[in-house]
Formats: sequence, structure tokens, C-alpha cells
Amino acid sequence: MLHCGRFRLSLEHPLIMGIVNVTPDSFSDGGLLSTASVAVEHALRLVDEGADILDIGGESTRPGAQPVPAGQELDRVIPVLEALHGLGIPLSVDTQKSEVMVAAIRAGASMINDVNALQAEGALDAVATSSAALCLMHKQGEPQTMQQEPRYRDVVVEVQEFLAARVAAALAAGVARERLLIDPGFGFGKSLQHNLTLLRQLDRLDALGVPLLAGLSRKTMLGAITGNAVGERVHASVAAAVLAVMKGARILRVHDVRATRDALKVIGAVEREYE
Ligand code: HH2
Repeated sequence: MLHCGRFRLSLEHPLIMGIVNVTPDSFSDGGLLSTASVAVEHALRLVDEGADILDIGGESTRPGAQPVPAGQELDRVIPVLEALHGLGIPLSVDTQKSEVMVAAIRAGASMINDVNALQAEGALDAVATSSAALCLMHKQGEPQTMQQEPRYRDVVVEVQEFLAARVAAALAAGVARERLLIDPGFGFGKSLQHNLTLLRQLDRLDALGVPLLAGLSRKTMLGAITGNAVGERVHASVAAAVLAVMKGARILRVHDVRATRDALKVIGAVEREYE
């Protein structure tokens, strides 16, 4: 059970987190979702397609992306949160800034998804006393430069050590373990080989005893493998999502909810057959 604000989410079967970008520069929608009303419409479509959670983001973290001031991020995210609050499913906010976290939780967010794993000054304290679920993600470097020359001794061990330290920091700050998720951060300061190694050995992160979230949807690594542009990566994304689930992922952060939902139904049907 994941404790996620006023929600309790069973992770017995994998869940789908649908991505709602409220950013004009996000790599995957080319700015189409830049206004709140379009973002809300998109969110409603994702729920209709079977999203269990929505992840709302007002700052792109794509390789090379520039940071956005907190005020601008709030202007993008808060109206969308307020519009979706009554939906009855958990709303996550993808942010690295403590002031955005606090305002988002006040506006009804049940989860904070931080690609910086709550390392920003004051971030952990800002969320510790809330009831929001917290996703702690690994990245190496900063979005502007992280893909230039990522290096690891052993990518799985280093990601595991980092996430273990962030889980320990959250627990020490008084966060209940039931509120935590971890994420290896595919594409965040990782070469294709690093990403493939992490996916191949994803089950080793299970040792941390915290449920795993995986974000592979439409990522550059899938473009490198298939040669497909970002809008043509649905099939590759679904394949990656299935592999992630078979290696232990409990929540999938995806753009293509309907396709992922179909794939999960097939996995579920096969697994039930063996129960
Ligand atoms: N990837 C992106 C953003 N947030 N959060 C988690 N927990 N895991 C991820 O893998 C992850 C994430 C990629 O962000 P961006 O480049 O802005 O694209 P999009 O939001 O369309 O996925």
C-alpha cells in the first residue's frame, strides 16, 4: 500500500501515472499543452484511458532544458491542480522547488515527484510533515549538461547507493516508509548503455524495500534504439514499460496511457493464469 495524501494505493498490480506537461518547451508535446485548459483537457483524456495517477509538471527537465522561476512554475501548475482536484485520483506534481511543493500540496497534490530527490535546500523539510507520497529519483548532474559525458564505476550500485541514502534521509526526517517511491531516473545523466544496464538489472533496486517507479516513455534511449522521432516511440515505450514491470516496477510514468493499459491487461491476464 502506498500512502498518498488522502489515498491508499494498492501496488499489487502495476499502476499508470499519466504525464501532464504544462510547459511550452517539453520535448514530447512541442508546447501543445502550454495552457492550463489544454492541460486539463489532456489530463481528463488520460484518466478516461485508464491513468491511475496524474503527474503534473510546470518545468521541463529534458536534456538541455533551462530552469523556470518558481512563480512561473506555480502559475502553470496550480490552476491545473485546482481544476483536477475533484477527479478522485491522486495528483502528483513534478517539481524540484520546495515552495512549489508546499503550494501544490495545499492545492490538493497527493504526491511530490522530485527528479532531484528532495536534495534542494529545505525541500525535505517542506514535505516531511505532509501526507504526500514522495518519489525520489536518481540523476547525475543537471539537465543543462547531464548528457555530455555521464560516467559511473557501476551504474546499478551507484544508483542503488544514492537512492538508499535519500530513503534514509527521508526516514530520518520523519517520513513514513509507506509514503516513499524510488526511481532510477532513466535518461538523467546516463548513456544508452547505462540505461540498458539499469533496466536489465532493475530488480536489484528491490533490495531497498521501497516501491519502484519507472519513466521510460518516449525517451531518447528509445529513439537511439529504434531510430524513431519522439512522436513515433509508442511501441518502443510500451515494450520498455512491460520490461520494467517484469523487473519489478510498480508505477509507470507514461505519455501513452491507453497503449500501456492494454499491455498491463495482458500481463495481468497471464499472471492470474498462474496464480
Ligand atoms: N522523467 C522526466 C520527468 N520527470 N520523473 C520521474 N520520477 N521519473 C522520470 O523518469 C522522469 C520524471 C522527463 O521529463 P521531461 O523531459 O520534461 O519530459 P516529460 O515530462 O514529457 O516526460
